[in-house]
This record gives sequence, structure tokens and C-alpha cells, in this order.
Amino acid sequence: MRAASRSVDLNLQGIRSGDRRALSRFLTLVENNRDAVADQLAELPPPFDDNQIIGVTGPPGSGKSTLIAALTKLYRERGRSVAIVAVDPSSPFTGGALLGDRIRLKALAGDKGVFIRSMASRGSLGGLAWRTQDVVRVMVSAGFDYVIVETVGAGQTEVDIARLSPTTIVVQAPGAGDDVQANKAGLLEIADILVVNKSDLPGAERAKNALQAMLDLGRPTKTQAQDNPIWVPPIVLTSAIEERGINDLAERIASQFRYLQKHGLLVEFQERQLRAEFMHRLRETLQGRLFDTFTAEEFAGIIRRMVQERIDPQRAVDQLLQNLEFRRRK
Ligand SMILES: Nc1nc2c(ncn2[C@@H]2O[C@H](COP(=O)(O)OP(=O)(O)OP(=O)(O)O)[C@@H](O)[C@H]2O)c(=O)[nH]1
Ligand SMILES: [Mg+2]
Repeated sequence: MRAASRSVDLNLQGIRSGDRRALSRFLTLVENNRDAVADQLAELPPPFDDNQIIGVTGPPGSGKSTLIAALTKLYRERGRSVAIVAVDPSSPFTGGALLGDRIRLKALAGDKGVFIRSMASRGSLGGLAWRTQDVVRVMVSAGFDYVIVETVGAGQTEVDIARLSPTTIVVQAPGAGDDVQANKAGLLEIADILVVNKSDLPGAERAKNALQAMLDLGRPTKTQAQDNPIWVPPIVLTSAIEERGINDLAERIASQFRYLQKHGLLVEFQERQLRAEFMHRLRETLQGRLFDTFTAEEFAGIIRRMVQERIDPQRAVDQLLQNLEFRRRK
């Protein structure tokens, strides 16, 4: 036990000094057995200060991975390091659907300034957002200038994951008709920057106009904007495959980050984030303790009594908690 914990400590040092194997191994522990590395995780400072965490989401196939690869290439040319997390909530396995990402991002492999990690749901969506959060935190501690998180924007889990980033880019491609795909999944609300990718294909301008029209509906009046500065998401046209519009996108990302810093919004974001994580972990811990204290048989007995003796569920909960108090004092 002691030896194991020491070797993880060493890993932590390795991670900070850029040891990729240590980083991979530690992330595997974080994903598979968080309790075993909870102490080490606790030593990692909460993120969001200097490093930039960028969430990239949008409908399947809109070109997120290709865009991330192009953006990463640009950041590398500027001498910045990049960690990429590709999250696939629809897959219980690492690999499979993510193989495509691997191939697209392959051009970046072998570069010491780039680190790519895939994450799958492992059957339960519940903790995926928080597991992603842990992984991002470790990557930040490993010193990457940018941590980019890719999720397919299709459901609540993806939206939850996108909320973890102070900067969220919603990528969509020109679709059939005037359909704004991103709006369906409620992604427009969380977008800090909107990208119409595949602008080499027909319909990109039309998609941009449709997005602009949707944004205009929700745009605050000038007066409101003066009292309380509101970020209006810019719409950027890109062609990830032809590497066009990438500079513009990087510029928008930088100015959104400056905006967050200038208005103290990073701190606010971090507070919100920590509060949410605290409440989540509190619930998990209390529930865990409860299930440690009472056996499945005892729970089954309570349900039986509720049915047979017509006990109100809230009353049953109160009785159970009284029982818990009683056991503690014993
Ligand atoms: N024409 C064109 N095709 C693109 C562009 N960007 C990506 N593609 C193609 O679109 C397809 C999907 O690209 P990905 O980068 O895998 O898209 P994704 O959004 O990451 O896909 P998922 O992760 O599966 O949701 C691939 O065949 C890409 O080559 C672009 O700018 N123009
Ligand atoms: Mg992808």
C-alpha cells in the first residue's frame, strides 16, 4: 500500500516535468480507480488561471477533430503545447469510433508538445463529465498551454462536459436547407464562439446567416450591454481540411479569453465549477456511506414494510436516518 502510493507520488513529479508515460499511467488510474489517487489529485491545483481550456462540440461529423488538428498545428507553430481529450459518450469502449479521431490527429503524433487522450463512457454516463474534469485538471497540471476537449454535441452529458470549459466552440457544417443543427441540441446557448466549418462546401454563407439570425433574436440591447458587458458569440467560417479560417478562429479564442480575464469571469467560472463539483462529490460521498452502512437486505426490508404497512416514503427515509444516527452513537 505504502509503496504503491509512493510510486504514484513519483508519477506526479514525472507528470509535472513532462514525462508522458507517467501522465498516461496516472490518467488511467484517475479514470479507473479515482479513490486510489484521490490524495494525488487533491494536490493538483484547480485549473483555469493561465492555461486555456477550450471545449469543442457540435453535431457528429461537422469536422471537430479535423478543426482541432488544424488549430493544434497553428498553436504548435507558435511554440505552445496542446493536450487534446476526445470524449465519446456514445461508446462504452475506448477505440472504435475514436479511431477516426486518432487517424485525423495522427499527423500530430510524435510531437512532444502534443498529447492526445480518448475517453469513453464505460457504460455509465453519470460520472463522465466529472471524469473529464479530472483528466483536464491533470493535463493542466502537466503544464499544457491549451487543453482542448472534444465532445459530440448530442445530449445532456455533452452539454454538461461543454460547460466545464470557460471557452466553448460550437462547430457545425453547412447542412441541408436552413436547418441550424446546433440549435436542436441546445448548443447555441453554451457557445462562446460559433464555427461554420466545411466552408469549402456550398451553403456555408447561408448557414452563417441562419446562425446570425438566431443570435440576433437573443442579443441584448446596447444599453444593457453597457451596464453589464455581454459577450456576443462571433461566427467564424473555416475549412479545417484546407486550413482556412484557422488564424481567425485562434484570434477569436484569444479575444474571448481576454474578455473573461478583463471582467473577472474566469474566477466566477471557477467558483461555479467548484461549487458544482463540491455538491456532486458531497452527494456521491453521502450516498456511498449510506450504502456502506446498510445492507441490500435491509433496504429490501424497508421497501417491503413500506408496501405492507403503507408507510409514506419520506417517513421511511426519516426512520432510516434516525436509525443511522442511532448506529453512529453506539
Ligand atoms: N469538405 C470538408 N470536409 C471536412 C472539413 N473538415 C472535416 N471534413 C471531413 O468531415 C468528416 C468528419 O470529420 P471529423 O473531423 O472526423 O468530424 P468530427 O466532428 O470530429 O466527427 P465526430 O467526432 O465523429 O463527431 C471527415 O471526412 C473530414 O475529412 C472541411 O473543412 N471541409
Ligand atoms: Mg471527432
